[in-house]
Amino acid sequence: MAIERTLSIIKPDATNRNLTGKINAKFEEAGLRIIAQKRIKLTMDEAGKFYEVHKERPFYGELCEFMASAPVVVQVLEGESAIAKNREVMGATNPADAAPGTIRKEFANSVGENSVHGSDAPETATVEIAFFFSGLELVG
Ligand code: RTP
Ligand code: MG
Repeated sequence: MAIERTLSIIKPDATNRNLTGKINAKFEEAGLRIIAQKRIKLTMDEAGKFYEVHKERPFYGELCEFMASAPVVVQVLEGESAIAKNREVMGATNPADAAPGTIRKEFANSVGENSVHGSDAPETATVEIAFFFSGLELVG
């Protein structure tokens, strides 16, 4: 087991409903430390770049519009197996399939407006953290 870092985003549906604190509490209760955090409003261009891997998927346009529709909170979470642990706390992509107690089960509106993003592997975590943060901003 190793200490990892992962990129998390609290999405517009959650910032709109003032859920940042409740979601952060879930991370902290699971032993994840928030070692960097900022609230930003993505442009369509930035959202498009961040989600470039999904470019060919039918929901890409809708996803980018949603991510640029209101502020998001981008953050770096650190902890033991942080990437997998974060995805466990987030729950399944579709809230209808998410386990009880997970963020998406408790807060998500739908498969699209599902409250949080989390990196899915060490390689994507490195790229996604660098997309939003400089090394100086990560205070472990
Ligand atoms: P994320 O990347 O946001 O952490 O979510 P994920 O790994 O659980 O899901 P992924 O397959 O990577 O999809 C990225 C995001 O696209 C939206 N989505 N919409 N309408 C749809 O069928 C659909 N499918 C995915 C969701 O916001 C999902 O989190
Ligand atoms: Mg994903």
